[in-house]
Amino acid sequence: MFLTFRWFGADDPVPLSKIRQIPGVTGIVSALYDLPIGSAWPRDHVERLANSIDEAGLALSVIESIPVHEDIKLGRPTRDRLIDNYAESIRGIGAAGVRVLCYNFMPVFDWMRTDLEMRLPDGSLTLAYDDAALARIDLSAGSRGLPGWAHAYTSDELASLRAAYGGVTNEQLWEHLAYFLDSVVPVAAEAGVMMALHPDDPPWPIFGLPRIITDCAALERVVSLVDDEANGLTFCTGSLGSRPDNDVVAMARRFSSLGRIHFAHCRNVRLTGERRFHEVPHPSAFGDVDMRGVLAALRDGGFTGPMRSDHGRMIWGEQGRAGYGLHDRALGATYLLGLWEGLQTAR
Ligand code: DNO
Repeated sequence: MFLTFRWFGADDPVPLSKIRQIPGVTGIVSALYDLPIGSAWPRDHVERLANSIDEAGLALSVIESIPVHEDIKLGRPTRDRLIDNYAESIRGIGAAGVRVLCYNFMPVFDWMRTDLEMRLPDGSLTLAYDDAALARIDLSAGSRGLPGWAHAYTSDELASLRAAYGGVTNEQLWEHLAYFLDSVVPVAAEAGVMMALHPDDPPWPIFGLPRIITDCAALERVVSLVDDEANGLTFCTGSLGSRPDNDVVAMARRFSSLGRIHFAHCRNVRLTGERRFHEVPHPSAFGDVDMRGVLAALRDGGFTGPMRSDHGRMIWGEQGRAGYGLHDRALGATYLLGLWEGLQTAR
């Protein structure tokens, strides 16, 4: 395992110089943020990004993400050209020395919360999700102002996308994922890039849109779609752990023993009801994720890949990008490093 940290590029309020000072963090997780979804990533842009990170004494270890265009997820005829572009981007990141690509296959929305500033008893601010609150969100004005990650869609764009998904069953979404992976996994394998599919966050349908990467059976199905090491997973403890029926330790054990976990996102959540949770400090004692169990499973499976502390609370008055401030993520990183060290010496 080696520790990495997500960095959103030159506009990120957390500079590389500060990340460099977090004990044990050697790798950066980043992306090109200024390209339209679906375009092929120009190689020189990726190289420039990698060089700027090198100059800061760190390495670009993971690309998170190259977004998958909705036409690919919808199985539209335009997908072949878009998949060619995706393959070209994979070759480009491989040529720049990046070995892991984290991506997701969630229709329309990426991660979603209903409150980005829930106050915990200690005064810190955290991200929270409540299905009942989601049901009250009005999407008729488009995606602006949504409390989560969302590409900026106008109301018309959003309405037509949601209508298009109205005709897509879970099984069809699986077929579209298989079609995509059949094309890109061989390219990734040749480029020396491990594809690492991020589970859906939260792992259930939202706004009536299908979500399929939700549980252990789904992860089994993903890895069997293309039987190649390059067809792997991002193991996100927080996403998977927000369903009480997911045994994240057993899942970490299963998929690391198969050699299919290429990236670990470590985050803790407290489940407070049916489809209702909030994020908590990383150590096991604060939430429902057995972080030590997960790291032990990864270690036993011989995991040597990148790990990052995922989402932090806002503490000590920090202001910044929700979930992605410096302080609490740095505390999380230090905790993960300590856990790992303990597991190593406990042998
Ligand atoms: C949330 C992140 C996700 C992740 C994408 C990967 O904070 O873990 O947004 O980057 O789903 O494609």
